[in-house]
Amino acid sequence: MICAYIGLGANLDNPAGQLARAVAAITELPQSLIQGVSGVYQSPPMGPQDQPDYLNAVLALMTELTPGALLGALQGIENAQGRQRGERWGARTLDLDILLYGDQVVSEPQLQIPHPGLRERDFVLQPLLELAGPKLVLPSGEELGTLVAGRGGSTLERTPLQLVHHSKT
Ligand code: ROI
Repeated sequence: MICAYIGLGANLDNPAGQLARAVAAITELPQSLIQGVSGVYQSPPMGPQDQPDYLNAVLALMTELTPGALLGALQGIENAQGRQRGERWGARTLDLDILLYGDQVVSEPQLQIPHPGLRERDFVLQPLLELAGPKLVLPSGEELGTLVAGRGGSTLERTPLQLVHHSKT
């Protein structure tokens, strides 16, 4: 079993509902158990500004799926929730990113772990910090708390929303 951290983002078609459905779908993944889900954060879009604000969250998943199998499963969920691949960095109903997969490093054309945007995206770092705590060690050997402390204050707003996850029966 490996602990993977997955980033969730949405800014179209009822983003809060998209995130809730995604958590429900991830609950159904084989050989996997959700360990925890962060709060939901709202932030202005990074990239083109002519799109709505995003809601973001991070979840921790204990899984026996390989990184490639997990990626395929997450893309299946994105597609099931109407993800249209259009403009780079355009609006989306649902984005699911593998942020970390244990302490493994993956560098393939279709899959890079840690996620290449991890270090500069407050909308990822903030919920990850909430969920995993400052002592989480990245594959680089750095602690998450050190990385976050090295950045300026963040403008991220934590919403009152809470994504519930139910244990599998
Ligand atoms: N901006 C924010 N705030 N949150 C995201 O999840 C997000 N995802 C993206 C791009 C378009 C880069 N911008 C984002 O993929």
